[in-house]
Amino acid sequence: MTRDVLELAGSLAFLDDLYEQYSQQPTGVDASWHALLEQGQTNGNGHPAPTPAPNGTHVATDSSRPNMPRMGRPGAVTTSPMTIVGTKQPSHVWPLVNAWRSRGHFAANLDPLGLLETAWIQELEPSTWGFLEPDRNQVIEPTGVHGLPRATVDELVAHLRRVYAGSVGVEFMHISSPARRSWLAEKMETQFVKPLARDVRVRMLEQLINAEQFERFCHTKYPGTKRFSLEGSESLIPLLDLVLTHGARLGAIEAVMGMAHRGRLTTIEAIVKRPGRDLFGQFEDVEPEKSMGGGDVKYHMGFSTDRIDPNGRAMHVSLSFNPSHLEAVDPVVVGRVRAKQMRHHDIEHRQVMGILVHGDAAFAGQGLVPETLQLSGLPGYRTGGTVHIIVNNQVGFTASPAEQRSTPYCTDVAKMLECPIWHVNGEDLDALAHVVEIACEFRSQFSSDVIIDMYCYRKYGHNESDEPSFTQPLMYEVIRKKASPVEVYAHRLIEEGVVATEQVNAMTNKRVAELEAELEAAKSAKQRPDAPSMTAMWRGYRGGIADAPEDADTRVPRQLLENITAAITELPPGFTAHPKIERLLSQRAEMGKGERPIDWGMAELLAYGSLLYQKLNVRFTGQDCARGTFSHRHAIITDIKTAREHLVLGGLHPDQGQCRIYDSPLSEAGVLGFEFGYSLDYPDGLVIWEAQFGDFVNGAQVIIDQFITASEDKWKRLSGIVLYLPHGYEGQGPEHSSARLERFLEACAEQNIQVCQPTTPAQMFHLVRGQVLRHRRKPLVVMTPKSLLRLPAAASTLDELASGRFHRVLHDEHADPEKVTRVLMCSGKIYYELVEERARRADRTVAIVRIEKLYPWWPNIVEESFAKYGKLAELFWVQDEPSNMGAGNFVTPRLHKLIDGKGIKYDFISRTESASPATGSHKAHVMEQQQILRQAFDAR
Ligand SMILES: Cc1ncc(C[n+]2csc(CCOP(=O)(O)OP(=O)(O)O)c2C)c(N)n1
Ligand SMILES: [Mg+2]
Repeated sequence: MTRDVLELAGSLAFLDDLYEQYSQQPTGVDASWHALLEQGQTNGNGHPAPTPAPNGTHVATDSSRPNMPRMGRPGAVTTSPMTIVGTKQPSHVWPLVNAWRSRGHFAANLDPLGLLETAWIQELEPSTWGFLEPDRNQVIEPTGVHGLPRATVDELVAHLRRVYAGSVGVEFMHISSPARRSWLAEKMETQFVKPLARDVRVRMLEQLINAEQFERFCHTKYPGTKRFSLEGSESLIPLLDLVLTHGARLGAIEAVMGMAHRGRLTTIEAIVKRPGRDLFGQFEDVEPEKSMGGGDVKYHMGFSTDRIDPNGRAMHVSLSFNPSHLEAVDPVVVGRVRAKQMRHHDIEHRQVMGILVHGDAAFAGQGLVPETLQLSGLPGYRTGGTVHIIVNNQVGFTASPAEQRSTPYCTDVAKMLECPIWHVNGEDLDALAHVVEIACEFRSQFSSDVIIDMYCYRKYGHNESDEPSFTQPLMYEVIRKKASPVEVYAHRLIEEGVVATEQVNAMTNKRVAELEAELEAAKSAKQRPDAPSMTAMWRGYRGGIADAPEDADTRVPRQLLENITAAITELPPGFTAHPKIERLLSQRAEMGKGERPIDWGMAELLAYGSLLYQKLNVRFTGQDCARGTFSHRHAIITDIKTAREHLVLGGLHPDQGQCRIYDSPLSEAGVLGFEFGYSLDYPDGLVIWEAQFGDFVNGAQVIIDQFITASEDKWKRLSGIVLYLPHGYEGQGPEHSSARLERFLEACAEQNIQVCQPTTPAQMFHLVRGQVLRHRRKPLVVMTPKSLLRLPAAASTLDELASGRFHRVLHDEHADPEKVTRVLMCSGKIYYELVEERARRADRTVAIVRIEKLYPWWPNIVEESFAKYGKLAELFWVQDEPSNMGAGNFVTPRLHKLIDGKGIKYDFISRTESASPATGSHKAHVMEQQQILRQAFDAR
């Protein structure tokens, strides 16, 4: 039998299949299996019959771990197990060892409460593999088992049980790579016999004590105040400390952490070292007037610190600000890690590590988890592996695991990454320490994510004013009687002579005194504790509210535009482009010399090229963004003979900025979260995310609402991220017409974001350049066009790029101020249809004005566009969108203010209100469009 077959034999599913096949057609199954299959007792559906559980092991019953393998049922007794002919063959050791490596975790002692049902699985029984009672004391050489050159079968099983079914259960046999599997087997099988150093154990105990005391202190000083207590899960603190220490040992100089509510205050105090006085100051809530209309609750705040670990290694550790929306911070953290790695030129992804702490319910339930995991190996997104820690308190608010998931473990979604998953009893700190060491080494060795699922419990309700026994009465009966994690570990260390009781007491007293002093300081402080912002790379940038519009100089000398054109239209030697691309390149060459009007794609490339030329970095991602959904960009060209790719902006200048353009995976929330995170640590670069069609942005709504529009207000964190959202009513149906402009406008306040809808390539050019060249950092939402990408009327001249600027409002340059009585004001592509209609009608009484930047809204700039018409009697807002969508409801009250008392009639022309953005019929679309145009000119 080959090793592979033997590995497969470790799987009961395989045996099931084999049995099924055998019962239907015995000749279809290799003869070597016949004896086994004939002798094997089955329970009637192909499963081998159950075996009674050995002492100390619960037998799986029903709900506490969903979809457990149901191999052993209470009361079921078997007479004889399956036997393999030719017992005592050492080769039979393999299936046994494989069974332990694959399924030992189901028998592990993971739950500090002792409530989790473990399963004794038939495969773990030596008799399943032919080792019957008389043979079990026979000495064998279990080749391939680490740390055990010779042993009896019973000794082998004891070894495997200690490694794979002690306080740790590991899942790694789903990993395809034999190298990774054997690396893990070796580490596991040798690590768990190593004693832990005394100083490591004492440090862990002290951290546990500190965490518990901090929690208890808050509990007594601020009773009933929400803090999402960590009690029952305090091991998180030593666990995080060890992750950072091992991370530093393996080369990391920075770490970015993300976590939700549970234990966050304790983590902020213990790991990122925000002084207790600041945290107590937040409980005191002094100077509330400073937070009116802004700020965030204390358990969402971030912080960072410069840490020196016990080995003297330095590391900068940041905990990211976090909204309540569980798991939304995941991609943001990973994006931040990647940006920091780029900043450090850390192409091997070793210097900055990401750590994500999850809740069990959230990890199993939130779609952002797999979206973020999916990024982990992609060239544009990888970071060398994130360390995931699950604070698995076996409950989510009021819900039990059986209500939360269909899988045995809350971590099962992570198996998609083929990374190891350790389930650990959080009360066994020594086991936890071993796991952290292996996990960090695996991450470093294979640049892979790793998952540590720490089983623990939640001492109180979901928050401190919640009654948990309404819904988990039995669990809380056990919890009430339980010794705390500190008591359990202190007891162990005292028993083993590692520390004395007096030492434990001294540590506790010292901590209480420290906390009292911090509280005193907080009580006497008159000022609200503020976390520093705008430090390091953010120095020199601004947020806040500007009094007047600000414009950077976005012009680019014509000669430079010509040079960039030459570089982006030339192909590498021997490169064969598609004939249509060759034609496109020669057209672009003409555009760059001023011999042909500049189209949208060319303006974009010249904007990026000129920034790169100025040594600024550009990162651009989105689904199919390199070519462009509408085939207008072609920023990467593929050789049609070799499929080699050519980045057109890659060879501008030896000293140019870095240009990174990546087609993203088919995710919105995950990838937009990542880019937002990237922008937090890259203020000096252009970071663009493009939606395939604008409407798909709704899949990323949580990132927009919780981060992009609100992070400055809540956390004083700025971002210059750019969103390109193709938007426009072109008769493509309800799904591909609208990027929901209205939703962005509704979120506008305090100059939080910029919302634009440029209508010419030159406008796009200056807008994009200005976003990086200005010092104020605000997210930029751009409604990008579809039909305008190629519309001749929408083209620009080279001079507009070379000497123009971005116009917030485009005035009507052709209207006659003496004749105009009506102004049609609009935004986006309807402008060109209005112009055409006016020409058709030869109507000289109408001026058409475009609002190119809807927010920030500068009333006087808008006013200038119509105040010049002395005979103005009517101002109409005209839009493609239905009346309940588009910009109409945003501009109408603002325009009313501008014309108030001036005797100017106002009207709002649009499609009639609609529950979906657009019609599915192209002909109906055309009819609707004509109606809007008619109304715009004929309405009286
Ligand atoms: C996306 C989202 N949905 C719902 C909630 C409300 N909520 C807050 S905590 C929580 C339970 C979380 O359980 P778990 O992930 O196990 O973390 P724990 O509180 O047990 O540490 C819920 C449902 C939320 N914050 N975010
Ligand atoms: Mg939970």
